[in-house]
Amino acid sequence: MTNNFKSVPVRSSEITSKTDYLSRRDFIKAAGILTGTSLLAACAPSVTDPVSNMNSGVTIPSSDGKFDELGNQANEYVEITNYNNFYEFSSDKQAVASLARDFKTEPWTVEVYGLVNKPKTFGVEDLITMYPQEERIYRLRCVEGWSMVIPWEGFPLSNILNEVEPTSKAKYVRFETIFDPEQMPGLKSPFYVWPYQEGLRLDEAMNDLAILATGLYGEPMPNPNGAPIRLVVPWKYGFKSIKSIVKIELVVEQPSTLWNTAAPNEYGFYSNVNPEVSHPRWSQATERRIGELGRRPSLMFNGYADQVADLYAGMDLAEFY
Ligand SMILES: Nc1nc2c(c(=O)[nH]1)N[C@H]1C(S)=C(S)[C@@H](COP(=O)(O)O)O[C@H]1N2
Ligand SMILES: [Mo]
Repeated sequence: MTNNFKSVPVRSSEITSKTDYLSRRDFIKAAGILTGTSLLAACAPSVTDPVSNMNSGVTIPSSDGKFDELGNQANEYVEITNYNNFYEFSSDKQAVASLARDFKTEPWTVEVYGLVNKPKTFGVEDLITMYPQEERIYRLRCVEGWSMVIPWEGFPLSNILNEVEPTSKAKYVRFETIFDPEQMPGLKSPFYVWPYQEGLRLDEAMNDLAILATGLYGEPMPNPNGAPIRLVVPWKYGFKSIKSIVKIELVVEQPSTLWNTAAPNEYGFYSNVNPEVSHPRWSQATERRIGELGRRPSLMFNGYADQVADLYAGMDLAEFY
């Protein structure tokens, strides 16, 4: 055990198996030192300084062998957890990780209600044991024009929806993030209507690609990525994948969303990745994969057209952007 524990920085290229990693984590947790206060606290985390991300010198998971179905290697754990849009903490992507370090995510419940036969409030720990957690290695394409490949763990959103039995009146699903100004300094921003809200059409929500993610790289969901549970809809721009969810409501009308309310002409309700429809202020034809130098072409539905194009049959994808 002791030689698994490193109190000095190790390089991200060092590899540990998931089992080794988890047992090391358990050990550190048991020792009560994985509480957010880093032994390397003097170093503020940043993308250029991968080592500083490692609480207590824990070896970080390796991207070795982690590829999406198109053959793209997963981004490094340090990239995924230090470059985040999470406006409740900050609009500065590189400030989120440190501001969210002590975010309290236990206990945590998700209330599922509205137009359903069996409304229910779930404890996150119950959701993790109720449904098998699957690994899904997905591309995440931000509307701003950057992207990553992320090995999520979670379960299909449809599992939880089927459990509560939407009535025939339910047409949309509305999601809400926790609103906790004491913990989330970004909520002071007057530019947005809080809490962060998002929505999907019910048939989109039932698609197998839509997951509630509870972890990544075999670790519980890191705070900057939306601990303890967040939505991931990989064929849509990243802002649809709402973080730190506390409410899921089945409704009749298309729900209003934070970004659509802030700038309706820039952020549509559907927001399917579409290289042919420009954002009013920039082209969406290409993207910058974090960790790469040039730009690469963006893909229709972010490369998931086979699984989701049918959902939009007969719709004008330029109009319903
Ligand atoms: N509650 C909440 N969810 C959110 C956001 C946010 O600011 N608040 N940002 C969105 C945006 S713009 C993106 S690109 C993704 C980023 O997810 P990641 O940090 O895990 O890569 O989260 C989305 N979910
Ligand atoms: Mo985004």
